[in-house]
Amino acid sequence: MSEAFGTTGVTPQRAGQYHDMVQEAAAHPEAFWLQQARGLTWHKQPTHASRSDFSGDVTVEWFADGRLNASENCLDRHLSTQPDKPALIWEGQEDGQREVLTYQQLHARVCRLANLMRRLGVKKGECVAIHLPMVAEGVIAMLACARIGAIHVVLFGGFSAEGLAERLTDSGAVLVLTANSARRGEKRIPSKVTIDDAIVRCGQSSCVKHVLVVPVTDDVVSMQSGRDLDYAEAVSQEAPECPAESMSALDPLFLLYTSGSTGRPKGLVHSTGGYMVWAAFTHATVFDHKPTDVFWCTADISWITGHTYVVYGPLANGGTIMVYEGLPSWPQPGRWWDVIDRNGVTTFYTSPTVVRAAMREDEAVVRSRSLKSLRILGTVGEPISPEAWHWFHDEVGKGQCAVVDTWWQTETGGVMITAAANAITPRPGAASLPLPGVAATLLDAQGVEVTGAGEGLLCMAQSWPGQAMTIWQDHARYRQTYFTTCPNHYFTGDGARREADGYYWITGRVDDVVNVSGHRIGTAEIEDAIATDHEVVESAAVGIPHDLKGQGLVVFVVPREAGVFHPSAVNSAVSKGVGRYAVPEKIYVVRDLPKTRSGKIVRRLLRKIAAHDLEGLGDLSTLADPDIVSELIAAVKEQQ
Ligand code: 6R9
Repeated sequence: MSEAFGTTGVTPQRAGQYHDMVQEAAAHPEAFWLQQARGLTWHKQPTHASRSDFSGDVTVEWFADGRLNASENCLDRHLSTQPDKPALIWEGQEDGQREVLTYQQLHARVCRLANLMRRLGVKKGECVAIHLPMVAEGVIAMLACARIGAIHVVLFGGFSAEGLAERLTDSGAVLVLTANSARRGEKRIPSKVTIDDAIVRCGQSSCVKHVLVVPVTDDVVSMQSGRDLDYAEAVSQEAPECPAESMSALDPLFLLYTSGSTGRPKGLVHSTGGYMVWAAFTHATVFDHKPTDVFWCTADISWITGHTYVVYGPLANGGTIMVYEGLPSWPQPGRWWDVIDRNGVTTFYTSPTVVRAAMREDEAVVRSRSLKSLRILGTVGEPISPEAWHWFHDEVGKGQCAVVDTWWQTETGGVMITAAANAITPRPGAASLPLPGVAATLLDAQGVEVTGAGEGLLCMAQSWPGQAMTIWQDHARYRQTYFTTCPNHYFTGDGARREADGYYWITGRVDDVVNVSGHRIGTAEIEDAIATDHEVVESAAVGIPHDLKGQGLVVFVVPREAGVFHPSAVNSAVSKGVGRYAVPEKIYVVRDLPKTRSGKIVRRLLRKIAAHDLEGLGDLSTLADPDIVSELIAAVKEQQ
């Protein structure tokens, strides 16, 4: 037991094993990762682990000569030992909606869909888009793609038709799975209508041949004959067995789009072999997985967290996953606590935003629930404050659970820095220590390594199995984005501080990415959308601290004609171009933006001014027009 936090559950035995793994992975990485890979089922075992190289053109290659299938690893190999174990427990947001699928049943459902996709002509190596709410079919669709070697591209339900069209075109998806509509509390989300609109927007560049419509609600939607099929009807015709495609470890398992500081969203490409090893290894290690666990990762499947810890990690390890469709506090506060109690959830992995929202509710809400099945609590996506950490530990964990803050990214495939449950003593607010095999390091602005305690750019000196291999059809951009800021290192985009004993504290993005409730939003995407509003000459989006969301999005806009400006037009441009989730908190109308003489917007200043943090604005003499600063301060004050 850790002295500092009572029952965090660190045992000398697990701490010792973990320590040994860290040593082994550092001293003999090839042997260590080949050993971890043996935990999976391969058609052909790999004979070497990494052939990765961060110099030159950048190569990320793991287990290159191995062959396997991800869906077999998540399903078939558990059929002989535990066919009747619940693989997936699903609950809908309406009372009484619940379904339990055993490994046998999940396998059959995946095979039926895999057969259907093959019959519809989907080929190995082609992309399939999945645009579904949190229903079992989302998980089934991912595994069915993996089964036939199709590359899945899961798309967030909150994207606008425009945002979806961009991703459909870039991936060249040949099939889309969507819902007739989705439930979100009282609201209905018109999923099918939005997909129809997106395909129209793709125009000539659309590769979509079929749309499979999952009947999630009773809404009737229009179906385009020849293109659209009712999912339930179509899969019922298919056989419940489907041979799995043998994939190279380097074949892409999925693409996942994420926002960066510039340009269009990037489709990060994850491998089959390395990713699966990383998903299984990190799930078992970080969450101290036990066969009796009921693992609930609350992330949407369109997020990397949903890929790795709703689907691939826990299923590869033969666990039971919980999938819940609804919101934390709908139809009443404490809904998620009821899901935990009803289903005996042991491991609850969520976001700091959810914890902060729960903290604001009447404490009777959480205290009136048992929550005694819980063993491990985790958070991801943004920093968790020590205050929220303690509340999570004391109120949800009743002082009895390990709490793991996990730092990682879409690009990393799985957890990288954490205080692994029951092995490492956590420090509330700190991401803590790199996992075995994670060569985390800090570099200063000149690219020089920071030694001992200090602060700098968070980088990785070596590849790890879960690392994304490239950006879909744009390897040059991959290299440019991640490997040029700090040569020969993978640069995460985050800054961090390290204590003398190696614990890491994440200080946040150092690029122009804003993290609103764990959603990564590129400011360039927002500004591009606003540029479609003809009343606006120029805009700049920045993040400011926000009590509930972690960060809030604020935009400064320069109208074409003074006095002629409609904030609603900016909001609808963002809603249309990106999605409603990205609509700014606040719009400030200003005469100009602060720029350097070379015309670069000085976002650092805008961030401080928007956050009313007027101390230490720094040297303003480098600005093209230093007077703009006092004008901006006045504008923010006035338009509060
Ligand atoms: C898994 C995921 C990645 C960015 C990352 C960082 C922030 C994630 C964090 C955290 C502090 C944590 N982030 N986890 N910051 N503490 N525990 O979130 O992937 O959506 O790609 O976001 O999120 O800034 O760079 P993704």
